[in-house]
Amino acid sequence: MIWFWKRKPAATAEPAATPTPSGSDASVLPAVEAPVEAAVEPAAAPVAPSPPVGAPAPGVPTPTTETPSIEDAEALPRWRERLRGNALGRGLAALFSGNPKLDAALLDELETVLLTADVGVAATDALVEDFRRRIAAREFADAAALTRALRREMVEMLAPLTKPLDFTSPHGGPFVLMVVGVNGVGKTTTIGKLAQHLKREGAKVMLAAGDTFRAAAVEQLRVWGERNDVPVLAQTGGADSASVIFDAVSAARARGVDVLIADTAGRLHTQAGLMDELGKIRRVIAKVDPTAPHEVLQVIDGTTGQNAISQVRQFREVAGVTGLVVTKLDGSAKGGVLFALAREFGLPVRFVGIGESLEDLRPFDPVAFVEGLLPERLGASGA
Ligand SMILES: Nc1nc2c(ncn2[C@@H]2O[C@H](COP(=O)(O)OP(=O)(O)O)[C@@H](O)[C@H]2O)c(=O)[nH]1
Ligand SMILES: [Mg+2]
Repeated sequence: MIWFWKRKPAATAEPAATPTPSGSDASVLPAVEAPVEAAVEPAAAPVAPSPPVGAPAPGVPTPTTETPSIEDAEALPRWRERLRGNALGRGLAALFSGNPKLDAALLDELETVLLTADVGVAATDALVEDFRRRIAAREFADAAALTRALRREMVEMLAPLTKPLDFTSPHGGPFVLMVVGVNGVGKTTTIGKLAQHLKREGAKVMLAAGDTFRAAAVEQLRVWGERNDVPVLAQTGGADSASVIFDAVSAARARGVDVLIADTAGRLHTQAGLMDELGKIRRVIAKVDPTAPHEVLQVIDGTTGQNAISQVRQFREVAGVTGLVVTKLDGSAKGGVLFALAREFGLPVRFVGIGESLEDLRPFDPVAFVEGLLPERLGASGA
């Protein structure tokens, strides 16, 4: 199954939202001059939302039946194994595995588990109040029935976040992906893994070392580049991030690159000057290609808790975030932050990090995620 990237066939290439000068362009994606009627995207929204092969069509909710379909069933044991230490999963397992009595105390405990695991007050209230009504209406025969309903509700809450990233640029030039977020959340690692996946699937990838604050950050990206034989555009000697990324977008166009991924320095959402720099980076990218950046991906550390909400709020405003990556859901992550993010923003979660290996950066699959947290048969976690 193709998870990350697929070269778009010529017949379905999208028209230029804003025609760009041909000049030194050596675009590898054909048919840039498709007729305007064929447009599937308004010019103001250049990120093509069409999902990769095998993904559900946009707007079609993820199935929420008792036997939901999982994007990649073979990966399920890995999700389970990786999410085993997750606080939300452990809390739910402890609560339900003994087939407890279905009463108000059980709901109180469920509420505590959800709040403790960072699901957030709003999402927790919505879930618990709904169950309170349904228990009063005698909808559930026992706790197992409630567990099944909880699984369905959780998938339903997360389903709107499932919009896989389509790396096709709207006019055949490089798809420009800008990665933002606070320090240490996993931006550079995610870029490295993403580059490796894309390269394996035949995309021509380039990386821009836009984190010019620390020499070590440039070096870290270079190592990923060398490991995967992917060119890394960097400048030495205190270069300005916007100028590095501007040069990289120009070079990517000239070299017929499919996907350019720009790293940026980690910054706190409270650092106004640094946050403004993200706006500047966006503006200079648009000078090379008015439709770019095609995606601004904010990386969130899954162990952050409710602070993730204020991070996304600020970055979205300044940098125009269009998608999220939630890393570090393995280990001791609480795991609930995805529900809080879903409730608050509804921004697509393009990928999640469930470990440090390449296979552990995965397109987000709510069914597999919920199955990892609350296996259909508790105790049969397969790990
Ligand atoms: N356990 C785990 N660690 C991760 C994951 N993603 C990134 N990391 C680790 O987080 C640390 C910081 O990553 P880095 O990419 O340098 O963060 P940046 O400052 O945002 O660029 C590194 O040690 C990564 O290996 C993940 O999904 N799971
Ligand atoms: Mg970094």
